[in-house]
Amino acid sequence: MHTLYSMQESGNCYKLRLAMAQLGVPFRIIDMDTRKGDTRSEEFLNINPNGKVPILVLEDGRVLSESNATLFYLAHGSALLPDDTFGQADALRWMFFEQYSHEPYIAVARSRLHLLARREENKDRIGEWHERGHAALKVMDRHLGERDFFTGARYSIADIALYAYTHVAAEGDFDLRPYGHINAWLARIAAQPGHVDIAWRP
Ligand SMILES: N[C@@H](CCC(=O)N[C@@H](CS)C(=O)NCC(=O)O)C(=O)O
Repeated sequence: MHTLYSMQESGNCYKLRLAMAQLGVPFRIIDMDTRKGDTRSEEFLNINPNGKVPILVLEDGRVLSESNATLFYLAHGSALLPDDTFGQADALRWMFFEQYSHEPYIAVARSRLHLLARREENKDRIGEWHERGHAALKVMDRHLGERDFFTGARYSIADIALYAYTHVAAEGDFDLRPYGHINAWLARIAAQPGHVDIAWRP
């Protein structure tokens, strides 16, 4: 069985719990709390020198880090990954978009304002998080105006990657009400067979 080093509130970790739930992949969880320094222990740095979760230790002992690379691995050969090379590259481009243009603002605002409750010490950064986060949301809303899912007609790992932090963006003070296409897409994702919420664990 695979082992997931995971922090329950983390959207990056949720991506893998959601994908494995939907794929029917059995796994066990080792809970980590970055606030308590769990990701900085020597024991954990031996597993991931980058000191971040999620980490998936495969049944055979190989280790995967980076949530979106791990999603790609898990989805291989399943309906969550487009069949053709173009479709797979299209999924990857949205997953790179998530890591470069979305997560650094939307996830970081949620982490600092909600999970860590450090509003005062971050007050000079909130404007930039919101400006750049809304720019990412506008790109998403425009794209979803013409298709049901990020890579077209079929739900894929690109949707999982972008759902993880978009659906909790309000916790970073993002108002999603202006984004009609995103709201319809969030509802479609939550209605997918086998969907589990961020609190779910095996
Ligand atoms: N690009 C990484 C980001 C992982 C990441 O930032 N993980 C956070 C939790 S969401 C973490 O472990 N932070 C602990 C730390 O930086 O010490 C991924 O997608 O897996």
